[in-house]
This record gives sequence, structure tokens and C-alpha cells, in this order.
Amino acid sequence: MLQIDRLPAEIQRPAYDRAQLKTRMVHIGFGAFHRAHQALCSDKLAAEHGSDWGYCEVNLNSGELIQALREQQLLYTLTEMANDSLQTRVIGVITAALHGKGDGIEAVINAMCQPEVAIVSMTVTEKGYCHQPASGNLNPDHPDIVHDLDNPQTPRSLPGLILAAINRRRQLGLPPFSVMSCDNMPENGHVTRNVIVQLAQRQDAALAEYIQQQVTFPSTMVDRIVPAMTEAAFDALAGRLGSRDPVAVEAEPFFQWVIEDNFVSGRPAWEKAGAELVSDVLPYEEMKLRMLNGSHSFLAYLGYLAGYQHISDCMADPHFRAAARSLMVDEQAPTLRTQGVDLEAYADSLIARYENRAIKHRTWQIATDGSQKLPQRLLDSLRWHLSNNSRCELLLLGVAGWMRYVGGTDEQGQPIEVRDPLKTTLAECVASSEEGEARVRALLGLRQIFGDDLADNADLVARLTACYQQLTTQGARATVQQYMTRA
Ligand code: NAI
Ligand code: CS2
Repeated sequence: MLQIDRLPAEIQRPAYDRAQLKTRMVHIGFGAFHRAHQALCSDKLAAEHGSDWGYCEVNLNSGELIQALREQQLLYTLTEMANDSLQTRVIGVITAALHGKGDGIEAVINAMCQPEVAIVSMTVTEKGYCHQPASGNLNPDHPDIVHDLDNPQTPRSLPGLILAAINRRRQLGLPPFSVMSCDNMPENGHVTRNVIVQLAQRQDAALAEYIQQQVTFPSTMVDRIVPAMTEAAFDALAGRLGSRDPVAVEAEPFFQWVIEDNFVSGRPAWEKAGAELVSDVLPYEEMKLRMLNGSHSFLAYLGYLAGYQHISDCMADPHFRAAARSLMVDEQAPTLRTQGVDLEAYADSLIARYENRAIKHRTWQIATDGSQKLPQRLLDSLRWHLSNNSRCELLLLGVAGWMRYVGGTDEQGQPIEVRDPLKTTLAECVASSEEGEARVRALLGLRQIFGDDLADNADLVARLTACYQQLTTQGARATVQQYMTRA
């Protein structure tokens, strides 16, 4: 447990009166990213500007972290790690913490229905929205959605939970809260609104109408590389702190948060602590999702297959480094609606961030949930190039890399632990198709990922098969090298 009294003097602690904080925000998904991003911004605001916006943190799945947080007075450490420096601060902006299973979902709904709550935000990963990745619509066959339709008072899914709380507030005559997604999805506010309204439409048309009229869903672009903690990282940190912090998180120094300024019941002045409040987030989101996350996924699949454990290991291979930059500049940048940004300089800044060796960001971690990530990271740009008849060799290679990866066996014949909400479907596709064109066809036929247009594109089958075959016969390292030397 973190021992605040034993911390070395140089570690920054909350130098503000935590008792004056009010629980005005409920955050769902107390994962690594939230702890290093939104919580930091609100902590800075409290420390530097006397803000009273505090968080009630909620995890719906696992209770361990919430329990650990409670045991250390709702405090934890965040360490910013650069190649040659690190800096730790204690985050103090949390006022309460709940676990959906241990405390019960009613306790969570009750917390969301307190009069002072003005914002419900979340980082629940893409799969938490129970949507169809290709269309952004609610997946009515999702088991949690099926459950929530039958049991709206005791929801299991994120959309079901938020809907139940909005409904309860409305019945109590309380003003609505704003619902803010901080997950890596394009137009994440619209996706969130879509799934909640579509769920409401299946229960109560008047409630759906109320949400459309009264509740706001600001979109956000969020950026900070925050890898999952490892035992080695916890151990090293404990050595520096003098005690072990099971809630600790480590992040790169870079921070960006662009927020659509559309809050129905007020918001913290996050702009005073480094966030940008704008009227339209889309150009920022698209740029980040395609250039950063698109190249991350490319490096994750190809890098994993090539035997590179971390993104920084990929950067030490000049061909992978060049491929990531070329993907950004030559194939992603042309598809963007972003204006007034030097996209080459942006690409260089991303490469410099990937080179941070203090950040141990595993290719395997980024490779998880590919079915939820591919559409916005690689496929939207691929569509753009197919309709413009322009060069998109690296995008194709990235998709073929995913196809090879979900095959479940690496280049040394070892099993790959494929983690994905569509894992069973992917495994069935793989088991029922031969290596090569048949495999490509089977995977491309997953319309919830590829949509009807890509699934039915014969030319795409041929081009992806060529990439796939090359990966199978020559391996990822040689393939990327060949791509970059012939380019
Ligand atoms: P994490 O694994 O540490 O935390 C995931 C959180 O999501 C946990 O609180 C978990 O309880 C919750 N969750 C997972 N599945 C859920 C479901 N079906 N329903 C409700 N809650 C669910 O992951 P981390 O690093 O916090 O990332 C979370 C998300 O934040 C990412 O998927 C991404 O969208 C976004 N993000 C992450 C960044 C990073 O570098 N880690 C940077 C930018 C955005
Ligand atoms: C990564 C992102 O895990 C992933 O899929 O691509 O979490 C990435 O680290 C962040 O979006 C950076 O802001």
C-alpha cells in the first residue's frame, strides 16, 4: 500500500484542501489512461486554481483496483517518464470510488444521480460501447445489451448504466449530466449518443426523445501514451517511493486533450490546466486516430510478428521506423480534413514519442481488440485511397498483418494470445479457411468490421492476399524491409 508519510520529499503531493472537493464528476473505467490523463488535468486545476471538481471513480468489471485505491485514502501516484528523467506526483482529486459488482450497480446509479453530478465521463475501451465497429450503431445482439433490455434497472453494459441513470434523474426532476467519452473512437460523443439513444428507443420512446433534446455528449480527442504497468515497473517504483503503490501509473510527458465545448450542466475550467476547448473536435480526432493510432496498430501487428516486444524496439529497426513515418505522411495525412497543421512535423513528433525507451509499450497490448480498432485506424483511410485510386501499400500491409496475427500462431510457430471481443468469431474464420486467399476472404467477410463495401471488393482480396502471402513466406521483418527499400 502507498505510504504517503514515507514518500521522498521531491514527490509532489496535493497541496490543496481535499475536503473542499465536491463529487461533481463520475468516471467509469478507472484504467491506466484515465489515471494519467483526465485525473491529472483535474488535479492540476484543484492544485493551481482552487477547483472543487472531484471524481467518483467506478469500475464495472474488476474490483481490485478500486479496493486498493480505497485502502490508500483515494490517492495514487503518476510518474512521467522521459528517456533521461522521471517525475512523480500524487493525484488527490478523487473523492469516492465504487465497484459495480462489489458495491452493486444500484450504488453506482445512485452516485450518478446525486444532484451535484454534472459530468459522467468514461474510458472503457472501444468494446465497452457495445456498438458495431463498422457502423457505430448499437449491437442489439450483444449479450449485455440483451440483458439490459430485459433488466433496465440492473444494467450490465455502459450504455445500459448511463441510460438507467439519465432516466432516474429525469424521474427525480434533476437536471441531466453531460456524457463525455474519452475513448479512442472517431466522433466518440456521437457514438456514445447513438448507442444510448438506440437503446432507449427500444425501451421508451419518450425517454429517447428526452435524451436527444436535453443531454449533451461532447466529443474529445485524447492523447497520451500510457502503457499497462508491469511487475518490474511496480518494483522499480516501490524502490523509489519507499512503499508499493498498486494503483500507480506511468506515462510519457506528452499530454493533449481537445474537448468539444458542449456541456449541459457546467464543466471544470480544464483549459487552465492544458486542455483545449473547441467547437469541433473531428479534425483533431481524425488526425490523431489515423496518424498515431493507425501507425501504432501497424507497428503492433507487424512488430509483434517480427519479434519486437515494444514500440521503442520497432523504432530501433530503421525499416520499421521509416514504414511508420511513411504510413503517417504518405498514406494517412492525405486523407485528413485537418487544416493549418504541419502534418510532417506532427509525424516527426510522433516518431520521437515512439522512441521513448522509458515507456515500455508492448506491441501485444496495442494489438488487442483489433476488430474494434481497425475501422477508424486503417479502414477509413483505405476506403479513401480505393476511391481515389491512390497508393496505399502500407495500409494494406497493416490489415494483412492483423489477418496474420489473428491466425493465432507467430513466425516461430508459437501461439499468440489473441484478445478481442470477436475472438470466437475470428477463431472460427481461421479454423474454417486455408492459409492464403481463403483466409483473407474469410476475414474480410466479417462485415461488422469491414462493412459491405470492403467485404465485397474483389480487387482488395487480391491485393491483401499478395501482402498476406509475402508475410507468410518471408516474415514481417523482411517484408517491411523490402517495402521500404523498394519505395
Ligand atoms: P485499461 O485496461 O487500464 O483500463 C480499461 C478500463 O475499461 C478498465 O477500467 C475496465 O474496467 C474498463 N472496461 C473494459 N471493458 C469494459 C466494458 N466492456 N464495459 C465497461 N468497462 C470496461 O486500459 P487504458 O489504458 O485505461 O485504456 C482504456 C481506453 O482509453 C483505451 O481503450 C483507449 O480508448 C483510451 N486511451 C488509452 C490510451 C493509452 O495510452 N492507454 C491513450 C488514449 C486513449
Ligand atoms: C494505442 C493507444 O493501445 C492502443 O491501441 O494505440 O492506446 C495509444 O497509446 C493512445 O491512443 C495514445 O494517445
